[in-house]
Amino acid sequence: MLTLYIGNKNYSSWSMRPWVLMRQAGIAFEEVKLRFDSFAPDSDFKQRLQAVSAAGKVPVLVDEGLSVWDSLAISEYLAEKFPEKHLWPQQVLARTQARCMAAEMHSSFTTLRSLCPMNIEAQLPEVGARLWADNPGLREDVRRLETLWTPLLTQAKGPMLFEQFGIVDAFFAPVCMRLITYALPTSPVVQAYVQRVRDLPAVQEWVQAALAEHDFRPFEEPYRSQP
Ligand SMILES: N[C@@H](CCC(=O)N[C@@H](CS)C(=O)NCC(=O)O)C(=O)O
Repeated sequence: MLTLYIGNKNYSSWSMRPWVLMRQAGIAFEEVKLRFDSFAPDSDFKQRLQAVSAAGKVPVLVDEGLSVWDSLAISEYLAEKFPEKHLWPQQVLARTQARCMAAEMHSSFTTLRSLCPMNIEAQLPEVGARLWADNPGLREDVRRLETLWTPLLTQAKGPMLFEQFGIVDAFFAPVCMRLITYALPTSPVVQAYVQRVRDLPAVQEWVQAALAEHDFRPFEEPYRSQP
């Protein structure tokens, strides 16, 4: 049985990716949730992770003693282990494009990620409007998302970026949550995609669990002093 170590569902954008990927693709797994804490070396979070990953970060996927400790590597491992699930597009050009997009999501969008941390239960449209007005880098990151997504969405023969759900949609799911929480302005085509991602059964399940956590972690909350 696969075991996925994750963090708080309200906050852990990296954890959300493989969890949504596996759940939406129908890959069975057990979940181990590690509550976010100080992340100090002697913290409960780090101590419990130590047994499976020296990197000390979530997500970690454990399969028969093998630890995979990065969300992109986890996705690649799953794509190899479950080829019948077609987690990447089947056609080579589309697959390469999807890989580029997932890699870009993994390594870039730093302004969007740092200014607008994932916080599923929060509704922060005023914060989003202020950040949007004050930060050209944020506007540039969202413009880049639009540039990546729009041609695919306007030509799409299915609801997701490469027609059917796959790794690339799972990778962008936390960004969709950020666009919703901070009400960042996007085109109608992009808004419709964000809503389709939000409506995926696996995303709905993750969001319901995030809303049920009621676990306010002040260090993850640059914009709120209470829930
Ligand atoms: N590149 C990693 C990043 C993972 C990551 O930064 N996870 C955060 C939680 S969302 C974490 O575990 N932070 C603990 C720490 O910084 O000590 C991945 O994609 O899995």
